[in-house]
Amino acid sequence: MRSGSIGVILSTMPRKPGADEGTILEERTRPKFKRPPLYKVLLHNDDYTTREFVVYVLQAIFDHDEQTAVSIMLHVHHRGVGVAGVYTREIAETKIRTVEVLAEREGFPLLLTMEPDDDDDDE
Ligand code: TYC
Repeated sequence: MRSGSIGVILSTMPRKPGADEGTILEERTRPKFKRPPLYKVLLHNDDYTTREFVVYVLQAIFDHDEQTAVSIMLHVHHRGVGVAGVYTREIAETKIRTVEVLAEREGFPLLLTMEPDDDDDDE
C-alpha cells in the first residue's frame, strides 16, 4: 500500500468483524474526467470560392447565424485566414471533410485546416 496519510490511518484502526474490513480510502490526485483536447478549424482565403458559398458553409456546417457568418467570411477575405469554429478532433475532422465534399462538388478550391487550440491549455 502507498504511504498516503488516510490509508495509513485506516489500516491501523482496530477492526470489528464485518465493519468495513479491508476498505481503503485514497484521495484522487487527478480529476476523474479529462476534457478532450480542442482544435480550431481554420478557413483560408482564395480568389475563386464565392462569398455566398463561404457564408452558406459557415451557417450550415459551423452553425453560425448569418451576421456572424458574413463577418467571419469578410475577416478571412481581408486577412487570409480565420477561425470557423473550435471542436474536438473527430468533429473538426468531420466538418472539414464535409466542407471539402461540398466545395469539390461546386468546383471551389476552398481550403480548411485544423490546429490545436492554445486557449484550451489551462482552462
Ligand atoms: N476571396 C473570395 C472572393 O472574393 C471570398 C472568400 C472568402 C473565399 C473566404 C474563401 O475562405 C474564404 N470571392
